[in-house]
Amino acid sequence: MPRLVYVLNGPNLNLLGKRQPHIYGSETLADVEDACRALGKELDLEIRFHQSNREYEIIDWIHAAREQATGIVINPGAFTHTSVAILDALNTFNGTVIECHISNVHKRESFRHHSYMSLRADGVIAGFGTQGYLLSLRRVAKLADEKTG
Ligand code: CA2
Repeated sequence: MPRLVYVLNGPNLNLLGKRQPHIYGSETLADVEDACRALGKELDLEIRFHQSNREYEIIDWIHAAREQATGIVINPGAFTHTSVAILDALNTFNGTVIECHISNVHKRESFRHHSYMSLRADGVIAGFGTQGYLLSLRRVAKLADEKTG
């Protein structure tokens, strides 16, 4: 049976590929979703892919993941640097959490250097462009494989 993974995207990521390509690249979020689904098939992962500009929706998806998912890959956008509420939600989830940033946040403004999410994340990836989502999924799959032997 495929293992369920939530791929969650925060505010403004709906604009991926449409603005600031020098920072975030030219792929759209739909392209990223397609690539995640294709890799999911290969890795035997069922992908639930979501984006919202609203903090509560992201929290609700984390709560939904609690009941059923083996992992969460999350790019919380700017909520990374502000949201104790999303951190609290992630702390209720027992599976693997990978925090994924398209840009290298450490090469950018100092307010992007701190992440509330990193207090919970099992792994953090930044600066690999949209490839970071695929690497995150590979990590979730590997840890799930290791658990089931
Ligand atoms: O590098 C990342 O993935 C970020 O999580 C992206 C967030 C930013 O606030 C974080 O510091 C780092 C911003 C997402 C905005 O996405 C856009 C994409 C294209 C055009 C405009 C915004």
